Amino acid sequence: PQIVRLADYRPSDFLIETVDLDVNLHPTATRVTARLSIRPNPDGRERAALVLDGEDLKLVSAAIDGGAIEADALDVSPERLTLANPPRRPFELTIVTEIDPTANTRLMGLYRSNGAYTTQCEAEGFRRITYFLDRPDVLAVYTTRVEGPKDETPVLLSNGNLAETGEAGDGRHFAVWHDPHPKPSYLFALVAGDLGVVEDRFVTASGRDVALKVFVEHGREDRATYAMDAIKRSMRWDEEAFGREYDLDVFMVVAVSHFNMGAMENKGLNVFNDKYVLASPETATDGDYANIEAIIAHEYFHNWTGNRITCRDWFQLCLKEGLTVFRDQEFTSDTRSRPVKRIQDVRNLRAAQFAEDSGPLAHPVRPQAYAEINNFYTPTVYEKGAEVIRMLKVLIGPEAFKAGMDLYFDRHDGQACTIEQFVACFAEVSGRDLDQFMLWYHQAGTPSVEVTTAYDAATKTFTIEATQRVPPTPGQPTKAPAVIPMVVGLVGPDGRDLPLVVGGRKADAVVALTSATTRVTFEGLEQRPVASLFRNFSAPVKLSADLTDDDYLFLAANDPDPFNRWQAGQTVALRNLVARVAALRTGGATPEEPRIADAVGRAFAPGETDHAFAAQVAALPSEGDVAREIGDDVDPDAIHAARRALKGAIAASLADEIAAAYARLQDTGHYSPDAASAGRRALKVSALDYLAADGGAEGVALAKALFDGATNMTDRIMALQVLSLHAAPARDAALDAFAASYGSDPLLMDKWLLIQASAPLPDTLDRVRELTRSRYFDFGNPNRVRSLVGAFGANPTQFNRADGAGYAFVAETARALDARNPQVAARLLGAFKTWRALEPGRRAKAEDALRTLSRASGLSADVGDIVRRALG
Ligand code: B3K
Ligand code: ZN
Repeated sequence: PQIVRLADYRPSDFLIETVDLDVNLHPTATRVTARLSIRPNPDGRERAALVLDGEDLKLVSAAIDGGAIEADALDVSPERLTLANPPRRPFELTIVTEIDPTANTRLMGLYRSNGAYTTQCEAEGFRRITYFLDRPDVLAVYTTRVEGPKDETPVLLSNGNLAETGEAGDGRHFAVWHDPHPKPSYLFALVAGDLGVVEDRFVTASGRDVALKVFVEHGREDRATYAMDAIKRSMRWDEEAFGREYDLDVFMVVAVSHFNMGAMENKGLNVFNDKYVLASPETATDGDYANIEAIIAHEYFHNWTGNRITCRDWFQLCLKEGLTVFRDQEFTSDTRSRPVKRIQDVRNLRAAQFAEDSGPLAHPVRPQAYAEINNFYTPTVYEKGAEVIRMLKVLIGPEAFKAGMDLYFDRHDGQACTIEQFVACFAEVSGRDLDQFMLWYHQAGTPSVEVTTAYDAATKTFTIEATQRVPPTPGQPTKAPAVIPMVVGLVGPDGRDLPLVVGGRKADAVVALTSATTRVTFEGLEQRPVASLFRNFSAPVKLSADLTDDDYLFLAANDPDPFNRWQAGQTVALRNLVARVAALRTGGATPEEPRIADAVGRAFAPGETDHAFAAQVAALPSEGDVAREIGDDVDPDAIHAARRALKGAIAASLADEIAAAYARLQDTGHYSPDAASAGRRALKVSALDYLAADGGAEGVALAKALFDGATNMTDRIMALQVLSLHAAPARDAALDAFAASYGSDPLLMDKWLLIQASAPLPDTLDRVRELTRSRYFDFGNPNRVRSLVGAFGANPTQFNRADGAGYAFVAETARALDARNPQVAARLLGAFKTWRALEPGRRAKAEDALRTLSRASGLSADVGDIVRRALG
């Protein structure tokens, strides 16, 4: 495979200043005429050839300044167009290509989805439309003329502002769009089809009147109003929180049903997976509403972090993604509950990113090399990338952080930048040396921090000693200590924070761990305090501290920091679960810890009014959390059994309290997706989950009653999920009833597929195989594939069946899908990211499946890269 390295970066030898595109739509033979104004780059090499990227392209003609190019001056293949000796002055290159959008099953470049034309160009899809310098540091002003039949494509869209429309004869019409903001090719978009639209407007802080349009399939307009509302709230928030205004006359979102990922931030024309646009109380869950709000915000925020300031090369991907995730997390925190958002983000970070970071696919937030860039749109680049920015803010403080952001926007607007340029802005405004901080971008692996504490009654001092270690990862055997911001609190016996005093002076709560071992001694403490470490999860590390269960239970009840109040309860439960797994595997006595139930009981107490937070407290660590805590020789069945037993023990000891809470939390009035109402429903289903934990008739009957009587999709899906955990007849009846009601709505049937693929039951794999042949499944639609096969790959016990059949199924499915859609196929193989941590029997089976796949012929670059690294 060809490896691209950061160290090999050099500026483009040529620049493209303007792009005039004429796209003449046809289902199987679309003609693209590109007029490119090109000039040599003063920063490039002198006598360089002009090499344009292509993929699957058919050249019709090429001309320079309107004149034909001599045959021997031009070298063309589907993958490349080379001019060995182009003019050494500005010139115009006109290229005509022909492409087949219907045959495009990879969903990159121009393709059709339900009859509509759409594009996806990030990272390297523009080269599937025309030959181009398809790299993010070539910024051009685009004018796009789209022509198509009036009946099939009444709507013709591209980036920027609408400049002209008109008749093209023969039942065809056209629209010309002009985008005044220079942009890289990956932000180009075109959409054409027969679509419904919801319209609104927004007036920016400085008075620009912006037309807002959300395009959806006809008949779905009423499901687009929540997304529209989220757009307006995002626009206002970015003005208020970051001082960023929108910069075109129109902002458009299009929902399409075939999409390789969540959404795409094309300039002025965001294209979305319809799953993240469409919502109504009858069809969407609270989770769907929250995702729509967050993803609408994320793509909108890219307008500044990604589009106005873009990436110099794809190694800098976290420059736009980590930063934009950070921004959307802040938006949600301001809009909903900050502590609950933080807890959810950390749960996700641990589940996805810590898992990735601990296995063969680990890579730095800024990778140094790649074989296939599409495989680097990862939780490490996105979520750890956001954590790095959050740490920066903790380290330099909120004022310096804001000043640094302002400087970045100011200095780099219109440029394609690097991480170094970004971090330099913060070093400059804060006066801090951020060289060591850069290690967060260079070093892969989750640092572990071991903390020991000591109280000295004689001197009334409390010492915290923290030792950090960054584990080896592929290609990085040894690591240097990073700068880790550890936010600490000292909680006194009354549950309040004690003053932090070091060296006779009031000390900052942020302790920067800069060497292998860092020690800090706090003074003036009459009694031993309980240390609250890494408050609000101030760094993405694994903490192990010498605190006792008593300490953690105290923090779970008292810590003024809500994140650590939640974390403390999780830590005690996690310790107990690990001990239970060990006992199960060695036949030892079950370690009981009845005080876990006391902590969970607080979540269901009548006085508890923050239901969303309580639902987080009530939820035990996941099976994945336990697996990562154990680290190696992982037995997923033992983990499942241990967790089930703990849940059962809690349910038994709190039976009355939880039943009372369940009754109290019933929905009364009409559905609203707001955070408080959603929190109430989340706590309600958590109660139901405990009540049904033993799979007994009573609990199952409650779940069935909720399912039958549900007046919104959240309740219905949550009830179905609880039922699906148990092989009771009620489960199949409910699944059938659901299909009978919603069989014609693919997004709803995706939930139905996902629930079945996630069930921890021995017949799950057979069911999944059967479902791949059902009329609700379609290998050509990424949402279907992810809902069924992707969800199965995330099923802890059934993907990891001891007989290896789960591994073989996912590997074979990825292989079969590869020819059609390599990106989605490669994603499915993410299921193998922790295979090396398994117990020897399963590990051998997983390795077998990967080796068999690696021997298959004709694997795509996408799949080949993952398999090679997974086996690495
Ligand atoms: N930038 C896109 C992701 C593109 C993925 C290409 N394989 C969406 C986002 O992160 O906002
Ligand atoms: Zn993004």
